[in-house]
Order: sequence, then C-alpha cells, then structure tokens
Amino acid sequence: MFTRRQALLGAAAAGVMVAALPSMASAAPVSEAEIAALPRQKVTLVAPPFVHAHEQVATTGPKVVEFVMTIEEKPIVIDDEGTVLQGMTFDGSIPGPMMVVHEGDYVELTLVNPASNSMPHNIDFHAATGALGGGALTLINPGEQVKLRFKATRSGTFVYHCAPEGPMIPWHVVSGMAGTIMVLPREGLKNEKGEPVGYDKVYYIGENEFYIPRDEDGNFKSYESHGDSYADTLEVMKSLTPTHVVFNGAKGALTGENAMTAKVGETVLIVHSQANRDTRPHLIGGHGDYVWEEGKFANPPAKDLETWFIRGGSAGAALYTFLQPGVYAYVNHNLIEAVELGATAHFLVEGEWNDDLMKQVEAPGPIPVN
Ligand SMILES: [Cu+2]
Repeated sequence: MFTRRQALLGAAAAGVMVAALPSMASAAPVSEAEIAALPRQKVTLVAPPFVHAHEQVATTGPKVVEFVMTIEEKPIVIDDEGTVLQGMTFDGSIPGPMMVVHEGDYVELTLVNPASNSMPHNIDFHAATGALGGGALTLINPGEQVKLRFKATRSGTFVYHCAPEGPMIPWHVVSGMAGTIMVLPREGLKNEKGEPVGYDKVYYIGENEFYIPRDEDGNFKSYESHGDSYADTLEVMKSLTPTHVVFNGAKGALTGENAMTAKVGETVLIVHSQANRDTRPHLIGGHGDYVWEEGKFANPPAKDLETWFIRGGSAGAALYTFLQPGVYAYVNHNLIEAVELGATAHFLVEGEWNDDLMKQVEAPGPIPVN
C-alpha cells in the first residue's frame, strides 16, 4: 500500500534533488562537541494565548533551548452547548504552547506520550530542516518519549503539528495537535527600513476548525473514545465544512472575561496560526501597523493592513500599537466563521479616548423635521 507518508517522503526526496544550490540557511556544520559546549536554557512552556518570558534581542550567543511537551488525549468542551471534541493536544492546550528562540539557537524538545494515551504521535516542525520536520524521528507510542534537536536556521513564526501517518495526519491536526514556534532574529524585529521594532506584549492565537459529527436529528454526537469517533469524524472532515472555527480551542476561549488585555500606547505582537486551513485575521477598529503575513522576519513587514492572510499550514505575526481604549473584536473576517462558528477574540484596552481620532459629533436622535 502506498501510504500518505511514503508520498510525503517521495516529495521530500524530490525536494532534495532540486535543492542543490547553497542557501543562506546552509553553513558549515557545527560539531557535536561544539554544540555540547553551548550554554543551555530550560524553558517552561505556558498555555496560549500567553507566551513564556523571552528576550526580544539576544544578549548572548547561540544556545540550546530545552523544552518538554507532554501529549494529552482528552475530551474537550468546545462551545456553550457542551459539544465535546475528542481532543488531542500538545501539553494539554489547543493550540499547543508557543516556543520562542533566536535564529541560530538549537531547539531540544523532549516529547512525552504517556501510557494513558491510546495512539502514536510525533511532531513536524515547519521551522526544522530534514526528516519530515522531525516527524520521521519522533514517532512515539503510548508509554514512550523521544528527544529531538534541531537548529533554528530561519527566523519567523512557524507551525508545528502532529503528522503520524495517512488519514491520522489531518485527524490529529484538526483534533488540536498544532502549535507555533517563533524564531526571532538575534537582533530582534525590524521594520521595512531596517529600524528596530519591539513589543510590550505578545499573544499567541491558534485558530482551529473542528468537524463534529451529528446524529439523525442534527445534534452533535459525543463518543466514548477517540477510536469510536474516528470514522464519523473522518466523514465530516472530507466534507471540508467545519462545524466550529475557533480561537484557542473553544468558542469564547478569548472573549469576555477571557479577553486579552492591553493599554493605550502599548505595542502588541499578535501571532496567529492555522495549521490546516486559510484564514484572514482582522482587528475591528484597529490595524496591523506591521504585518509579517507569512510570518518570516527576513522579509520586510507590510504596513497599515486592515486584514491579513494566514495560509493554512503557517503562522503570521502582526504588530499593533493600540491608540484607543475599549473592547476590540479580533476576528477571522469570514464573518460567518467569526460570528456563527466561533472565530472571535476580544482585546480589552484601557486608556484615554482620543477625540481627534474619533468622536461622536452628534448622538443618535430623531431626524429633524423642517
Ligand atoms: Cu498525534
């Protein structure tokens, strides 16, 4: 049987054939002894939309950054009606936590698949080079763990996701197994003129679409286990019509009391990933001052965007300085997906209103009769 995995390997081999020209990312290999001599840093990951503390401008040379992620298969409630997803997660959250390193650092991930899980899993880092992004070296059964090291040779925001085999690949991804790594340039972010730009806060928004099967009456079905849900879920997946499109794993995960916060004058970096499907983030009443739509910091950012495009299988980054207080909705500007399917988040921004930028000159009232 010719599997999807073999097809992916075939495509990878073809890529090797045409990639004979040296690129910026290729350099003389560093010896194992030299890598062993590098400083090491252990980072504890935090659940999105938050991001672990990190330097924007690297104050030291390259290092080995150690992360641990534990895979958790678990049912997750994804809306107010109590609809249950047979979720699969990196470290318990959808999306998986965001990792931050600098270009030239080594990422050393210990991936743990506890015996309480039921399936093999792995991780494909779009930021990594070779072996299916590490997917071919990290496939682990329940009760196993693996340690992968890769060099972060390209700066930018990159998706990582589980990619076991065949139809398991999209199933695991749309069950929640995706996240992002941000590889910052050592000198930090730059605008289109090459001038340094920074952020006061960073939020990571992972968008996911879910495909929950329905019963004959149109109600969402629940299942005893991942295995029980598989066949029905695959049928809904093949319709390419999601039942939910959400930020951070559930409808309302980032609205109301869970709103992200900022102050007028603060610059916020918003990293947005979608591992499987295109999306188009928009901050209602705000803008993207600088947007790396494709998420790759070696390219100059676009300026003053109203809406930006995140290709399925990628993560982008938008930098914005809030200028007015209030509640901002941050949406997927397919407004059906935003309002009906769940792809809405909120920013709650405190500060002084600026009448110069906007003022209600006359309150709503009856149309005058002359
Ligand atoms: Cu998986």
